[in-house]
Amino acid sequence: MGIWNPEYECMDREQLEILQGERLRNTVRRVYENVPHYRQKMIESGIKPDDIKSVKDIQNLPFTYKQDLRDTYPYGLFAVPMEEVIRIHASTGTTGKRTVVGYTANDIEMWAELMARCLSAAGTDTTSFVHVAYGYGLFTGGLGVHYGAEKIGATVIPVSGGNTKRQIEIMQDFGSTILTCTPSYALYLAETMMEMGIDPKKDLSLKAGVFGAEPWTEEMRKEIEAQMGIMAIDIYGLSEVIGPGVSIECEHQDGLHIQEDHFIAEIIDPETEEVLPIGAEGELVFTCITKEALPLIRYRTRDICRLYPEKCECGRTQLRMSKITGRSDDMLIIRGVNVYPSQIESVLLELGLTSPHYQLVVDRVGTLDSLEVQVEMTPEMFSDQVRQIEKTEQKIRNNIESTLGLTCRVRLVEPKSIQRSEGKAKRVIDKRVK
Ligand code: DLL
Repeated sequence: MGIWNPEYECMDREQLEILQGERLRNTVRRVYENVPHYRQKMIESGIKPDDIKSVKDIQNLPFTYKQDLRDTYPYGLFAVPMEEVIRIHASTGTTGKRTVVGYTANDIEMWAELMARCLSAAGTDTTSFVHVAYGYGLFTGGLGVHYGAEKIGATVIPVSGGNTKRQIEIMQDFGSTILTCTPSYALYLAETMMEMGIDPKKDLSLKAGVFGAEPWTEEMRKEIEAQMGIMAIDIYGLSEVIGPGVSIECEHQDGLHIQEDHFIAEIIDPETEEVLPIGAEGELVFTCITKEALPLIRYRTRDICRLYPEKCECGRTQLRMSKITGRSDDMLIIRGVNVYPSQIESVLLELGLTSPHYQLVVDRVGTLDSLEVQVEMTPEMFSDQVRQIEKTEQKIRNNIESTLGLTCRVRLVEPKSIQRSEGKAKRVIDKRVK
């Protein structure tokens, strides 16, 4: 697959570190001068911009938390006057106020460049029809993909999210070749295609999917690839850092290449905030070194993964990050056992006895936590004997118990009874949270 910008994506690592150091120094100086919140935090930590000489000095800088964005809501961390801000996005956030992010004209241009790199890695070129089923609006998914695809010169089909049957008709009529949406929505699209009697492998022109905005497992990838007959590529990003395009898989599907000429990645222990060595699993922290409007310093993403430095066969030299296992604030602690929904997803899909649609219901009965794994049976099972259903439930329960060391209840529910997502899937209902 094409490398959009080999000069940066395949840059010699020594040179890259020099570039990162320069960009970091400039950014730190700019936030110190223009953002009172950062100046204050740096003074409190006893750091002056001149103390930052190379990329290694990043560890002396204070972290930025989501709370800092909330405390300065809406524009308090912007490093340029509002006259220079040409676009606003926001992330909805389930608790507290939404997070507002801003872009200058240069930021929008840089983001389009990053998205052009990402879409190229998934095989997009001028002959592609890029179907955008990420939501347009305050969410960064739709417009992020849109500008990147236009920069490549592909034909953009800006459908936005929802209205699933119409999406499929458009794919068929307009000849969509690259599908972009959340992985859970891709599964829902595949299911609806079957119901409409459309075989994506024969009746559609899809070649690849660029899926992200929520955690998804290798097993889920296999499921989507098998159902749609496409290559499913993982794309990662978050609004605070830029939106989609922070990192992307290549055709080898072995880790996501981080756009390190724009973002410096670190992995920390989420409890102690200690920086962990390359290869260790922990929380991702990003520093934006080229953004003008909102250059966040050491932003704690809450996303859990690990980094690996080996050069990829594709030729890109950038650090890779593993697929995200989950968010540290999504981690469920059930009777003392730490569980990410993705671990249960892996067990369910690997067994392959049911449909891939599931939900976890956590509750507290008396003082004891309980976990119920609800997973949809296949239509064939639905008409099957009760005994068969019980056996399947038992098998899933045993596998979860032996893999995660966690006892739970497994309930096979009717086909289509779990709500389908058109954007980010809601995997957990935690009734303990009041
Ligand atoms: O979800 C940006 C995006 C849009 C990424 C489209 C990819 C595609 P937010 O709404 O701010 O931005 O949510 C960011 O979503 O911190 C992760 O927890 C999660 N996330 C995003 N991409 C992935 C991924 C967009 N590929 C939050 N795998 C992040 C796992 C992801 N989690």
